[in-house]
Amino acid sequence: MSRLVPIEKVRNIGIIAHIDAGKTTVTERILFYSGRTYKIGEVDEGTAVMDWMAQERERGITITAAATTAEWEDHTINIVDTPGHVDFTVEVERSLRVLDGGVVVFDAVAGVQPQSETVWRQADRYHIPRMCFVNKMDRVGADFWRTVQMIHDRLGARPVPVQIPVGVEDKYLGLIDLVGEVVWLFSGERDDPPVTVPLPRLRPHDPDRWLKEALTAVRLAASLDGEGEGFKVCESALGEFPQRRGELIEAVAELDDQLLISYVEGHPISEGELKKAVRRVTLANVITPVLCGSALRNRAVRPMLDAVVDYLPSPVDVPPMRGTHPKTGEAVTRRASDEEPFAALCFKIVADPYVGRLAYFRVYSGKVSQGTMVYNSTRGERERIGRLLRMHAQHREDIQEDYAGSIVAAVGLKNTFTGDTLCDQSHPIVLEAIKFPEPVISVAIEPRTKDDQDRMSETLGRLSEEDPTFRTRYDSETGQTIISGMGELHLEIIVDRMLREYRVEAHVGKPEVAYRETITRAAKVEGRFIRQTGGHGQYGVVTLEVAPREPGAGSKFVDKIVGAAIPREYIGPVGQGVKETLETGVLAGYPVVDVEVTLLDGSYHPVDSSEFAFRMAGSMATREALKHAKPVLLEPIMQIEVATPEPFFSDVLGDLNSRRGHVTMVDQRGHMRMVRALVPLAETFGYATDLRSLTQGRATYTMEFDHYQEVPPTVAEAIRGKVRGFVRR
Ligand SMILES: Nc1nc2c(ncn2[C@@H]2O[C@H](COP(=O)(O)OP(=O)(O)OP(=O)(O)O)[C@@H](O)[C@H]2O)c(=O)[nH]1
Ligand SMILES: [Mg+2]
Repeated sequence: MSRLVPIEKVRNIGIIAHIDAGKTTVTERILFYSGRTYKIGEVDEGTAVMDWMAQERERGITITAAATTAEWEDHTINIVDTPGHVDFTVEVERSLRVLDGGVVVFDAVAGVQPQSETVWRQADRYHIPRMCFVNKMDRVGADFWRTVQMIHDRLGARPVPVQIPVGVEDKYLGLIDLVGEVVWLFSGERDDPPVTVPLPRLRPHDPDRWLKEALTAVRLAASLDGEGEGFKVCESALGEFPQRRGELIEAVAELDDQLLISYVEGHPISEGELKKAVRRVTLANVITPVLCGSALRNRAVRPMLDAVVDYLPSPVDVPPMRGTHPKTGEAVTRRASDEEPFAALCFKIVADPYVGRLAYFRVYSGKVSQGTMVYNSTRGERERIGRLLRMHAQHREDIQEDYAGSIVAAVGLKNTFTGDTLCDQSHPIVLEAIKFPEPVISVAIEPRTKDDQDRMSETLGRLSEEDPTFRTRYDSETGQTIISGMGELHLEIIVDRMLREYRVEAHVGKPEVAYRETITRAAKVEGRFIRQTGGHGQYGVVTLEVAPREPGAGSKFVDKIVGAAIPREYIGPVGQGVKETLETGVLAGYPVVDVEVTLLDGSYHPVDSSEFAFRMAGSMATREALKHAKPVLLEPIMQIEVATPEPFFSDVLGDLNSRRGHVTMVDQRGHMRMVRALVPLAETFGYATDLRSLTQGRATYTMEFDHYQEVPPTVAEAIRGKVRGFVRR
């Protein structure tokens, strides 16, 4: 067997944006217009194919990224629809890690919203070429050019419109393609094909005549009444067209030498030539083409698919995948070709109720067939691929084989986890894993009955295997199970899934902040674990130094023992003791982060020393050193953006201040006042309800994790008191 679609005709794209921008609505249209579905799914009616989970349909939001495939103009487009809510940011992160291009969706009224900024930076980190789709052009207050300006100002990008809208709000009719010089008009009925009108050649020396001819062509093709509203809207868009096309050519020529030559020589620039140039600068990530439309009104999704094919990369347009040899550590690369040895990255594990454990992976090179053995180079184990499946949201299609550049799921991999590399054992490679943020919020949960007790830990284990930002642990001091995640909604969904998918009922405590501890200066101590009892004694002595590291740098154990002060076999156990101690800090028992622990010296006893003794010595020394190193508590600080009508503005501001908030921006957008503030997570619980009552439900807000910061001393004292009281109980 060989591949049906050549690799140059494959596109792997992610749809990313702020919550509610219309990603799922766009994706549902793509599925319909490419012939994958025969009915359009609607988020508002709970019928979206991509939002298949019960929790997604009830709430009208996407929670888990869903993959599907569409055929368009002899190309295969693999699409991943991602969630916008920050609590599910893990889905965006892992999707971007394995995709080649992105479509960033904006709400034409709200413009660039905070989460769009976040996903934009995520895409920057992975160097993903992308285009912008300014959606919701039909909404009151929509403004294409304001959104373009915001993309420039807020995202520091170079947005270049390749389409301009025809009309706006209830008179939004379609667009003019600046590259192809074609007008697209849509009736808005889902089955009506658009009217496309090729424009006459521009006549720079006789613009009036050009406009007249263009208008006649549009009027005839779309059967417009020459006096009617529709005609006037087209007239105004066409009036703008020559200048906007000129601006597009200038912007691209400035960055593309090939186009620059034609431009300075004054040749008329052909569609083919301009399209190629736009593609080159988009792939090089120096500009971002901007499109417009209204997904809900079925307008402009088809030309967007054309643009995906024309401007976004195929797997061969992105640099070869880099990795390392698992044994030698040498750099190894894999080109996107079926002829290269097999290499793939697992980016998602899902417990599917019908087929069992599903591992999603992106094939970077080579081929993979069902029923064959592959090598998990991250874990050094061989695994058998049972079935190989192409996924369409939750529907599966069995396939025999798959090739470089594709995204597939396999059944049968037992010991492969998110971030693992799968490859050909005779050509091993380890690809860079995916980095996930740490949870910031936790709650205690208690099973309702004995029966629930037994199934709860297994269920939690499964859920945390699916979601690397969800953690679970047992607190032996309080006898409670603590689950942690990215936000209140995240944990609420987990508990709901536990009940519905696994029938485990649990009582859930109040959300708690996942504090951390760190130190602010260095300290050196000696830890002695010496016991002399009857027969065999215990002996381990170490000298350690602890020192603060940069915020976010993580913790590290360094061995600086010279000579044989401690035999080598005891160094590992010391490290072990250090690591265990860092898990519960000395202030209030929270994990200790960003410290370097250096083992400097020690002594041993030829008979009494043991691994255990050195582990204990390492642990005692670390605990003592932390106490002397001015430990502090750290708390997560959230960025909140509120959009409120003017009359409530001062109340909103006052309320943010009372929450230990630090206002970083105030702004006006349309009729709304915008406020941005940094607020400690601990002060944000219940904010949704408070904001609603403060503003009669007319303000909206978004919140996301920003950074960890030292807790002010008075607050820290209260937290420590609470924790101590809790433990004593
Ligand atoms: N007026 C208008 N509304 C739209 C348009 N596109 C989407 N919507 C509405 O916007 C809301 C959100 O749409 P979704 O497609 O769920 O947005 P999303 O980006 O997938 O949201 P999350 O997945 O939760 O981040 C729904 O009520 C849609 O009907 C549009 O073009 N015009
Ligand atoms: Mg969605």
